[in-house]
Amino acid sequence: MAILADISEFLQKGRAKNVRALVSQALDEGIPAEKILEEGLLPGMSVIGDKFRDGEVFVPEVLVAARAMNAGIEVLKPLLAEAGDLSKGVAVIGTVHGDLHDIGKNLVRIMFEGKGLNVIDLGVDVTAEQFVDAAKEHNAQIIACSALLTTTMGEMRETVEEAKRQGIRDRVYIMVGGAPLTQAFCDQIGADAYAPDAASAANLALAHCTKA
Ligand code: B1M
Repeated sequence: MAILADISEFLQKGRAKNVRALVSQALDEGIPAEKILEEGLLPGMSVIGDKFRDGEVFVPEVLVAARAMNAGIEVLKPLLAEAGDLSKGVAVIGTVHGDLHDIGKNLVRIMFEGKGLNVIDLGVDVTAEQFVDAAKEHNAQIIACSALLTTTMGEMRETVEEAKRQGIRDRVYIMVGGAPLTQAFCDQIGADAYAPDAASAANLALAHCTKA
């Protein structure tokens, strides 16, 4: 679909206004929000990621592309998170200490809310202690940690260990995700669940909160 390719192109150029307008237009044309996300916004960001890796673009270009991505997500948000009742469970979410990437984490939050979970979003650069303190304060069933850097993945192990130290490990479901994460890493650090994308993370979170 040409409009989805255009969304990807404008995102890569960091043109937030165009992305916002085209995402609205795509919705008006009846294209589902999930399709716009998965076939327009995410591929655009993926191209930028590859160019960044290969030294073809630099941090400023990536930043403006990220802003354009967020502008598109803002338009889709009400459709991705339709559930009004947020009483199915409580989840504390954040990007781990040392890591400032928040686009994926924000998508996970939106999908969790779409499943009726009340999400306490701690933002980025969140320490193990902050995750565990917030889980205790809000009586959360879930701690959801996102990491995009291989150098910050280890912070997730800290969170598992901190939950043990503070005596809440048996009552909190620790979920991990982000581009460099794998199921094997999740198992290795003793977390409870890994999800490769925001939608499957939300399914796992809801299944955990609603199980007998
Ligand atoms: Co950064 N960056 N970045 N960056 N950046 C990556 C991650 C990188 C892979 C780029 C590359 O080299 N190809 C690379 C990491 C390499 C590595 O670790 N081995 C990298 C680097 C090196 C850096 C800096 C160090 C660059 C520098 O300063 N020299 C720096 C670090 C800053 C820091 O964090 N301390 C940096 C900075 C930035 C920007 C600020 C410019 C910007 C972030 C803006 C923002 O987030 N507000 C940025 C961006 C945008 C990227 C790329 C291009 C895109 C990331 C993204 O938003 N993807 C990225 C390249 C890439 O990933 N291809 C890159 C879209 C997003 C929807 O995907 O977050 O993976 P993602 O989320 C997915 C899934 O992973 C999953 O759900 C989402 C999809 O449904 N998911 C979860 C995420 N969290 C989950 C949690 C779950 C479950 C699923 O359960 C709890």
